[in-house]
Amino acid sequence: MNIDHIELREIQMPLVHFFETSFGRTTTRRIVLVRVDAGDLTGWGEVTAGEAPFYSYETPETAWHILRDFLIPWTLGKSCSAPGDVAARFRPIRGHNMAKAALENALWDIAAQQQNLPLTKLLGGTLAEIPCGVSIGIQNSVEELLEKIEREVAAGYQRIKVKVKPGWDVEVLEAVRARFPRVPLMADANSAYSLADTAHLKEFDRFFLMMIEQPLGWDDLLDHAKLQREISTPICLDESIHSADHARQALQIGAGKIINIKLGRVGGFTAAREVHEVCRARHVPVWCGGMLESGIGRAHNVAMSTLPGFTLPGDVSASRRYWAEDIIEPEVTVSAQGTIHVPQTAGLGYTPDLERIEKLTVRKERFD
Ligand code: OSB
Ligand code: MG
Repeated sequence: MNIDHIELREIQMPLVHFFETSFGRTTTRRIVLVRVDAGDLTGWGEVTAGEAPFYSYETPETAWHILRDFLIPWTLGKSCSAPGDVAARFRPIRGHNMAKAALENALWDIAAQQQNLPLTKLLGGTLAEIPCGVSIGIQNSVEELLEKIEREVAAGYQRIKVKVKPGWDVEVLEAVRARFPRVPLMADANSAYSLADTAHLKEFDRFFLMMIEQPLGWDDLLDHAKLQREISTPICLDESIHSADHARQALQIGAGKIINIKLGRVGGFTAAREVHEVCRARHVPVWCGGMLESGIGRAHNVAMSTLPGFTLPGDVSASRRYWAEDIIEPEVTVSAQGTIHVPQTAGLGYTPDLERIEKLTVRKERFD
């Protein structure tokens, strides 16, 4: 693969509805896109960092810096026979996985086009249709939350995830269960609790949740292992898992029973496939998480979700839940059965809308 040039762009996109987690509310996304041109092929990647360093320490600004000053110079003019080569080359850089993932994933897009394969096939995906869930943020009232759940269940989504935090948890789950006794339900705390809340978290057990996601520290494994011994709800790890080694260590000490794989958090498709392998070897289910991605990151998530270990519905849902107009053609749609049909054309399977991307761009920089 001969890379001719790379372009960074920041686009700004207002969400259709604010998204609130235990760490705050997002109304407009700032998204850094990476465009790679190699001969007559173009690949796209997306930085999934949040606007502020609350989910992780990365932001659009730190990613821009790491891409411009390190990852792009380490890629341009260097030989690269497969995307995994750059993953290996990036390893000496500590962390900054979302910056790494954006560039590496763009190269996967190009590699798939070069081999005339859909990205799903190049990755080793086996599903042609993926099961979808939704993540519903903290709302202004319980009634609004119940209305939202009603709408998503009616749309066919296969599981509902609600965000929780101290003060928006047991009573809310109680109300959800009263109205939807059988809906597959889970809660995501985004690190809002500590071990001192163990007795409180035990109360979640009576709601028969599929799992509770990341109840404790964003960088913790040990306390999660301790908590898992006290509660019957399975713990799913999100923020704490940045590599296959973390996944292996977490499972070894019993820090959780399920892992949420996010491409950005682990550093791209190469690492995500490694995490998937670690889990599959141990019969631990995984699912694909989301970071309020535009269509480009969403398309990558769709392809990732086709690997055989992704046995639980993920947070990969329809474009229109987030955007009035997405930046890909066609946008991601979900069937009445709550599935996404995985495109089988070469590469990403969705075409970036260059005109729309240009209109949303607030800065760009090109590297030759
Ligand atoms: O913890 O999974 C999370 C969004 C932003 C940051 C963290 C998380 C989320 C979500 C939304 O839950 C997933 C999505 O719908 O894209
Ligand atoms: Mg999460």
